[in-house]
This record gives sequence, structure tokens and C-alpha cells, in this order.
Amino acid sequence: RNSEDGYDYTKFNTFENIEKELHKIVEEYSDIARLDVMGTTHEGRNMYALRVTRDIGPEPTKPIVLIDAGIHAREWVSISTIMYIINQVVRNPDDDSLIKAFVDSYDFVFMPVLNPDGYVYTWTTDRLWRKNRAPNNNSRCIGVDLNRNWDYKWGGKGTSGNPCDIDFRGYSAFSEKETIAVRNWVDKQKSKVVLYINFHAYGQLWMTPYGYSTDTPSNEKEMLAYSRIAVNAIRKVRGTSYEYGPVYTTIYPASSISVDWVRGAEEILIAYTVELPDKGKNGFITPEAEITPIGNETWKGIEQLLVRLGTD
Ligand code: ING
Ligand code: ZN
Repeated sequence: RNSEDGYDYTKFNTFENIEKELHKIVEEYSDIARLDVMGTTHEGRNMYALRVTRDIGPEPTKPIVLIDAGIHAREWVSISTIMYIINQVVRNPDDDSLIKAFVDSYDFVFMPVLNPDGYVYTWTTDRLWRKNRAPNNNSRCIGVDLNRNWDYKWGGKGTSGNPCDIDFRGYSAFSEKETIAVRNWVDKQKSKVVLYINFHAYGQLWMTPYGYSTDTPSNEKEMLAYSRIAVNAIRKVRGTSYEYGPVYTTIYPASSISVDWVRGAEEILIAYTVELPDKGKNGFITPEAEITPIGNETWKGIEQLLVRLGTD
């Protein structure tokens, strides 16, 4: 697509058009939306955090709902889905009663593209690229798996020490500018974050920590109860069926992942990593006709989770 066309919610969009849309949103809704740059990438792109809030000062004041996407470059539907949700939340806080109640109670923080360099590379060169685009010492292979670089059980099961592998964890925890940027933001705000969701594709899985072992968080029961609410609400929309459970047993062992760090190190109590549709038919190459239906059903799931979170 021509990047002069601007953002299209029914299509996948270039990083450039995503940036333009984020800037347009905060211009148009300057009373409730603000855009912060958390850091930059190896290639110099911005890492954005978009906050939707009734309290527009520099720091969040209410309990925070934190959602991110695009940590893996090729998982385009994660980005279209977070953009769908941003669009719903920012454009409807006065006429949709649920959204109004949410925006009255929470600060929403969206990090829509955690791996901008990788995402651009999937547009220009290799549609199935996953890692970031930082060079590795003593290797010709490029990139670190940003979802293996977090400092909780770093280097454990389901990670690789080989820079040529797609699950290369980096030479140390938080070796990458992208994970550092998010870490710094979360370190500062963690006491206020009440819900964390990390979007991936694909598999239709609503997963809880942990991925590093069969260890379970003290409040696993509660987390699974909210998972059930979300997946039931999703199923009601058009029958999309999700499984839920811990990463380790639901998908496979994976260590130093963002959700493990968020729950294990930062002690944010309710944290998920979600594999959006499908179950393999199209895999990473989501048809554009699915962008809106997936956005819609996923938001319905999160809506019901938030309703329940608010009453507990
Ligand atoms: N799969 C995930 C991966 O990072 C996953 C599976 C998701 C593991 C979340 C741990 C946490 O390997 C994809 N599709 O990225
Ligand atoms: Zn992923």
C-alpha cells in the first residue's frame, strides 16, 4: 500500500502510517490521549506508548491497563488488533457506556509496536521475520528474540544461545534497546498496573505465566477465572474458540518471556500472553478480511474481563 494513503483500519499498515495515526489520534483527542516515546530502536525508530486517560498529566494516576503488541515482527494481526482496540477506546468514551466506565476508572496504556525495526523488515524484505534487527557480536546472524530477552529465569528452557536461531535470547537479559525501553517504563509504573496483556499470533490461546517451568503464580486460580471470562466472551461473538492455561503446558516451555517477567519480577498480578487467531490455516498471513472480526471479538473478551475485574 501507498504510505501516502494514511492509516486504514481494515488493512495492515506500514510502520510509517501507524506512527501517523498515533499522532493524529493524540491531536484529535488531545483531552484524553497522549503519546510518549519510551525509547528508540537499533535503527533509530521510536518506541511508542499511547495513553488514554481522563487525567492527561505526564504520569498515569489511575490503575493502569497495559496492552502491547508487535514484539514479534511477523505477527501482524497483533498490531491490527491493538489498533482496533485503541480506536474503540479513544473514539467512544462518551457514548459507549462500558468504555466510558473503563476510561473513568483506568488509564489505558497501549504499546502498539514493540519491534518496529523487525516490523519494517517484514514489509521490505522478509514477511516471516520474527526477531529485532540488531547485529550480534561474533556472528553474521541478525536479531534477538525480544520475547526471550526479559530478566526472569533468563536463559532457561525454550531459549537459544545461538544468534542464528529464531529464539535467540541475546547475550544477556535486557541486552536490547526495545526491551530496555519497556522495562524502564514498567519499572516506574508497576505499582499501578492492574492488568497486562501481551498480544501474539497465532494459536487462539489465552495464556497465563509461567513459561519457564510448571511453577504457578500464587493467584493462578484468579488469573484462570478471568481467562475463562475472556474466552467465553470471545466465543459468543462468532464462535472463535480459545484454549487457556499456563504457557508452559498450553503451548511449550519458553523462558525470559515478557509475561513471566511482568508477573514474576514486577509482581503485576494479572498478566496474560494471548495468541490471536487463527489455528494455522493462514498462520501469520492473516487475511485482511479478518482484521475487523478479530479486533472486535478480542475487544469483547477484554471488555468482559474488565467488567469482572471491576467488580472483584
Ligand atoms: N509463539 C510464542 C513464542 O514466543 C509464546 C509462544 C507466546 C511463548 C507467549 C511464550 C509466551 O514462541 C509465537 N507465535 O510467538
Ligand atoms: Zn509471538
